[in-house]
Parts: sequence; C-alpha cells; structure tokens
Amino acid sequence: MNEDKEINSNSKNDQLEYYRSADSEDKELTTNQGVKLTEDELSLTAGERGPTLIEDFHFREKMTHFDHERIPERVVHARGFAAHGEFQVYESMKPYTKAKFLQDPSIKTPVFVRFSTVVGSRGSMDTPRDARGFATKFYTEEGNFDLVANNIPVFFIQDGIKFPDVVHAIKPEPHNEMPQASAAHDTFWDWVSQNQETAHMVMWLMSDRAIPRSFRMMEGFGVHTFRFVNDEGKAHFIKFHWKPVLGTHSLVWDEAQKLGGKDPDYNRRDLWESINMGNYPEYELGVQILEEKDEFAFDFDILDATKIWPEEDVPVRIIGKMTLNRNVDNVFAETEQVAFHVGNVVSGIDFTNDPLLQTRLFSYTDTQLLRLGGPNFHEIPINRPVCPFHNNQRDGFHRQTINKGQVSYRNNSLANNSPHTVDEENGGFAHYQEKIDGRKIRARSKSFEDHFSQSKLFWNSMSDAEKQHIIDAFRFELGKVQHKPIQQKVVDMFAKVDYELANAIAEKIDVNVPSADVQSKVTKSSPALSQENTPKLPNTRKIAVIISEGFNGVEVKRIIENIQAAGIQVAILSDKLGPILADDNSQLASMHTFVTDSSVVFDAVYIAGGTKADKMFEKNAKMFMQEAFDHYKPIGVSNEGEQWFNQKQFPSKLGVIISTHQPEHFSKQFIDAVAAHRFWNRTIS
Ligand code: HDE
Repeated sequence: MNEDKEINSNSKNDQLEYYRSADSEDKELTTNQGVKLTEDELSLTAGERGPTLIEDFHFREKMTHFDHERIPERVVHARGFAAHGEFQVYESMKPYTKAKFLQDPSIKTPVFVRFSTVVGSRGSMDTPRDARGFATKFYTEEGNFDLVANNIPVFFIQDGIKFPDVVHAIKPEPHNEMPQASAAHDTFWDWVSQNQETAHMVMWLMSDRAIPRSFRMMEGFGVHTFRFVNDEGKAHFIKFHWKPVLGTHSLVWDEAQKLGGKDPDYNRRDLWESINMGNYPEYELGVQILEEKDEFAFDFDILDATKIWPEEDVPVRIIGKMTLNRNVDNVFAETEQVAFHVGNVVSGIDFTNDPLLQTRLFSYTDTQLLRLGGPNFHEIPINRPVCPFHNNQRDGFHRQTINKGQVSYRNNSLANNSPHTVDEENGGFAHYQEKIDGRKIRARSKSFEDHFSQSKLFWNSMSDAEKQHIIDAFRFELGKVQHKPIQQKVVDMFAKVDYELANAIAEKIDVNVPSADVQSKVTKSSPALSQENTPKLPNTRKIAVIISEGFNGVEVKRIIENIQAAGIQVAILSDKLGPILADDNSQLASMHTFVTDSSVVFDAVYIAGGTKADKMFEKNAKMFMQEAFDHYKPIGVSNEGEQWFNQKQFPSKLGVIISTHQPEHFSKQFIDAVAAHRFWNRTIS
C-alpha cells in the first residue's frame, strides 16, 4: 500500500481490491502450486479397479484443503452478516474529541459493519428472540476504531467475570445441546433468578427489540460509558448510539418463529437485497455527552452497564451518518474473518472504569487468537488498517508481511531507533490520565445495587401493545421451563419491577400470584424507549401483490406504479410463476407463488385477485390474508379480494384498505398503512 495516499471512502475498497482473486471464468484449472491439470474427477489409481495412489498430489491437495476449511465459530455472535460502507461526521466534534475522523465533515471514512445474533450457532436462524450485535470497524487515518455495539443499550451483567456464566446458561444445555438459539429453557431462567442485576436486560430481551424486522431498522448502542478527549486533554463521558433512518421496527413473535423455518436467512437476505437494489441502509451516529463534574449527578452509576442514560435527561446529539453501500464478495474472507475489538480505539476516544468494559478489553484479542489461528490476524485483508503501521512485532503463524531490515527491537542504534514513538501533538495515543487511588478488592460499589428502577422505567415507557408483547414473551419463555421453582422465582423477581406484569405472567404459567408490595415505585417514563415513537416510513418495505388470471390490468398497474413511487418494493405473487394475463390482455410476471412464499416474508399484502381465480387460489389467498391479518400487517384489497375478506369475517377492519370504496385514494391510504408498519390495536381472531 502506498503510504502517502490520502485516506477517503474508497481506501478500504482499493486495498481489498489488491487481494480479490481474479475471476476464474475461462481460466485453466491448476493446483495451488500453479501446475495445470488434465483431470479433476478421477483420482490416480493402480489400474482401473485398483487402489488409489498416494502420489496423486492433486487429490491430496484438494482433499487436505477441504478437510481444513472450517475454523471455530465465534463463541458468541457466531451467526452474522456484514457489509461495507462509509461514515461522515455532520459537524466538527473538535470541542469534545481530537479523533480525526470526527473533525471534518468533508471526510468520508470507510467502515465495515457486522450484524449478528448472539446465542445461536453459525447455521441457526436469523429471527430468534435474542440481542443483535452491531459491530462497526472505522478504518480511520489514525488507525482502526471498532464500535462493538448491540441493539440493546444495557447488558446482562455488571462485571465481565460473570460473562462465561451467563453465556453457558443461555447457550444450549450441555447434556443434550438443546434448545438451539433460544433463551426459553431452564438453565437461562435459573441463572436469571439467581442474578437480579440482569432484570433490566431481560425486560429488553422480552420486548420487541429482540426480534428486529431488519438489520436496517435497528438501533445500536455502545452500551458502555466511554470518554471523548479533546486537544487540551479535557474529557467528557459519552455513550454511543446508532439511530436507523428508517426507524426501529420489529416482527411479531409468531412471525419470527415461522420465519425460522420459511426463511432462516430473513435478515441477511433483507440486507443483501437492499444493498444490491441501491436501498442503502443508513444510520445516524449519536452521542450522549456528560461533563466530568456530573459523574455523580444521577440516581444510577454512569459506569454501570445495566443502566441507560435516559435520552430525555441526557439528549442524544446526532453527529454523523453511516451508509452501507457494498455487499461483501466472500462471506468467509470478510464477514467470518473480521476481528472486532472493543479496545481498538483512536486518539480522542478512551475507556472508563466500567467493570464490564474493562473485562471486554481482555477477551476480544484472546478469542481471535484461537479463532483465527495466531497473532497475525491484523494482516488478514479485512482487518488491516488503511493507514501505515510499523512496529517490531515479528513472525508467528501465517505471517504475511516481509519485514525488511536487520533490526526488530528498541532501543536500537542500528536503525536510528526506528520505528520511533511520537508525542501527542503528532497523533501519539496517550491514555487519559485518570487519577486512581484505591485498594485491591473484590467488591462492587453500592451505587450498582438498584436493579429494578430502570427496569420499571422501561416498562412504564412501553405502549399497551408493547407491554402485551412483553407479557406474552415471558409466558412463552417461562412456559418452556420445566422446573416449577424456577418459574416461581422469576415471577417473584419481576414482581419487583411491576405487579401487573408479574401477575399477568403468573396467571398463565400455574405459579403463585406474587406480592403486590414489592414493585418499584418509579413512575417516570422515557418516550424514546417506545418503538411507537420511532420514524415511520414506507420506503423499502416489501409488499406481495397477489394476482390471478383476469386481474384488473389498468387498476393494478396504476396502484403498483404509485406504491413503487413511494419506494416500496413490489413482489408479484400468483399460483404459478411466469406471465399472468390481465382482463385487458396485458401481463405481469409472477416471480413468487403460494408454494415458494408466505405472508411472513412480506411487510404487507395487496390482494388484487382476478376474475379467473379458482377455488384453490381463493383458499390460498385467504390464508395469506389471514396470516397477514394475525400479524397486524396492512392489507390492501380490491375486487375479489374484498369478497374474500368479507367472507372470512375478520373481527376488525383496522389497517385494511379497500380499493373499491375510494379507488382514487387507495394508493395513498395503502402507502400510509405500509408506513405505519403494524396495526397493534387491531382485534385479531
Ligand atoms: Fe462481546 N464478545 N463480550 N459484547 N460482542 C464477542 O469476540 C465479551 C458484550 C459484541 O461481529 C467475542 O470476536 C465479553 C457487550 C458483538 O465479530 C468475545 C463481554 C456488547 C460481538 C466477546 C461481552 C458486546 C461480540 C466473541 C462481557 C455490546 C460480535 C467473538 C464483559 C456493547 C462481533 C469475538 C463480531 C463478540 C466477549 C459483552 C458486543 C468472546 C467478555 C456488552 C457485537 O470476545
């Protein structure tokens, strides 16, 4: 890499280009040594029916490589999907941080983002109830900065020494390796009931946040309190936020479970297709900023990772935008080999004494050493900084760099003591000089003791529908628990959050009604926590348009044009693939059928029908409509669609737009309904 080259949004792409293999099309097949091959399907044998010969170097190489293709999956966050993009700051953050990539709004910094589930194996489904990882590598001119975030702003534990315990408890149980990618089992809930600090995170985990509609519609949170440090050495406490431009939206639980079978790749497919279509996911970067003098101004400890800073108390200042605009070329080379580290910071960003953050600083390098097989994983193309790097580290498994010169130590006289250190003014990283004066103890500050006030704040902030989803989630999860005392202990624990919540769980899982006196007295709520208050836009939503032969050509095409103009994706679905003939002999091509797809993979359905729909078509269309209805989705109906809708006798028409009533207004009403995402107040059958 040319060291003098200025860094811009293409820098990482240009660097990766060097490593991308040439297209193999029309090329001659060779071994890894470059020897051209005459045969690839028959191994070398002694005679046509004789034994295989060990001198067959081609067979040996091909099989050996295959035998070694797998590496250990991540111990958590094994299932992930990633994309490239760029980040641009809106205004200089110079008063707060000297980080160069946050100074100049004209600079575009390349980024690589990996989204993940936490608990499931690499081959599990995309839609379990789980937190989602949201890890971003910024390839800045001063080195890589990794913001290794989740879509939930708090964590299960306050001290990382308990991380192996919580992960063991939530992962499949060791004696039978069940259940996969699920918290709904005894060991997790046993752990919860024995570790009350987890209450707040469990509230989030039972909420809609744990089943995101799309990686493009998720918030991201750095969770920990970090520091910004400016040129004068002045520090502020900060928390990082990502805010998706499309708003934060979720699936419903029944839908998420069905998607696990119908399309286990639902979230990755959505990201992949959106980027391919040019619907680039966008997220604004926000920071909450606190003066150091306000460290103790709150009724919670700002170093406690089980607490949020309510946005109404400490506003999120939006400082820039990230756009994801390129899919990976090879999932293993990029998504699987990327190595994030919460300790990868640049000058101007520093740590705090958050005990969870401190332990993470150890774990991330340690895990890559095993997963990526040695200390040189920073040389893997996706991990390499785009700025120059020089030091005296040498050798180790898979070393790529050919370090020239006689000297690999300091201090030296043979190479003018190079590579040399630089002072802060020249970009050298200097750790923030926090004064520490304490005894070595194993104890936690009393300021970390309140586990229920913010759990209650979260509960108070939910809409009625969101509260019901949380109750339903607890009923599901605890309903799967086999040990009665565990169920009882969990209900008693959440009675300390809210009596109404605990009672609603208790009445359906056959445990004693908890005490009403123990619930938190907090009455405050934080509107920013409810997804009811998120941006609601129709763009990029995916709609099934169901047509049969004889559909109303003029009307359907006009409606499709209108909804596409609003940025909505249209999928034509029928009982067969290929051209479907309209009443005016025009055609629309069906790319989906009742067999290949179902309502769960779409955000809404428009049932256009057609005069030639037979009984089977009608049955399938009604089933489609029923499922969309039960998942609170917008439904558009016209012609036959309305008859089918009426025959089904749905108990509510909320979110159901009927074109025959006001055909001229249908498109607008349907687009508004799609933007609304779901009609939670609909009574479902
Ligand atoms: Fe992680 N975490 N973590 N974590 N984490 C890993 O690192 C760990 C925590 C997060 O897409 C591992 O490379 C400890 C909080 C993401 O590659 C491992 C503790 C948050 C990813 C690890 C935490 C995260 C990881 C496994 C408690 C949100 C996926 C593989 C102290 C702020 C990154 C790996 C990717 C991955 C350790 C808690 C986010 C084992 C010890 C809190 C997004 O090192």
